[in-house]
Amino acid sequence: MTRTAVLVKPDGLQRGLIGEIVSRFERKGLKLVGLKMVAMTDRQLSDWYQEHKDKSFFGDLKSFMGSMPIVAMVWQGLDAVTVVRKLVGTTLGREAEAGSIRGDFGMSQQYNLIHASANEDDAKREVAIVFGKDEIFDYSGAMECVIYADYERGEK
Ligand code: FUP
Repeated sequence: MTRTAVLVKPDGLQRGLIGEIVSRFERKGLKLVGLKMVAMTDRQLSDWYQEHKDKSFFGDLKSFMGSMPIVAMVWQGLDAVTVVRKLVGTTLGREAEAGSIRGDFGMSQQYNLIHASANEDDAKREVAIVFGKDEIFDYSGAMECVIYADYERGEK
């Protein structure tokens, strides 16, 4: 099983979308293995958004993300990175697919409610920026036997 990092951004927190977002991932069959509210520091945000460090919006994005607490989560499942990106939708809210989180709730590019890791390497790096090892939980999911066939469990 693969793990992926999700942040509900300041706009998602202010708009009262935490429960809606968590619910969508739960209903899909993903397993929540880490969850916390955190005020991200400038250092953490620079590491998080390192691929954008030369972009014009880098400073703005960091100050928005650091303006209030965010909710960080780690979700686990088969192909979790891809599955979560699909549920989140494309970056620009007003063009994102209807049915996705950004497509259903967002209009903006920067205020796009949620971050989801782009690939497995990013997921590992991002989880480590916000979570300690003792904050990620390995527990048996009571419903896994009806979410996956036997042969699928143990796959990535
Ligand atoms: P995504 O992977 O969909 O979250 O989007 P990107 O990695 O392309 O962008 C990272 C964040 O930068 C997004 F949340 C939106 C923000 N951004 C801006 O604020 N302005 C821009 O012009 C482009 C992206």
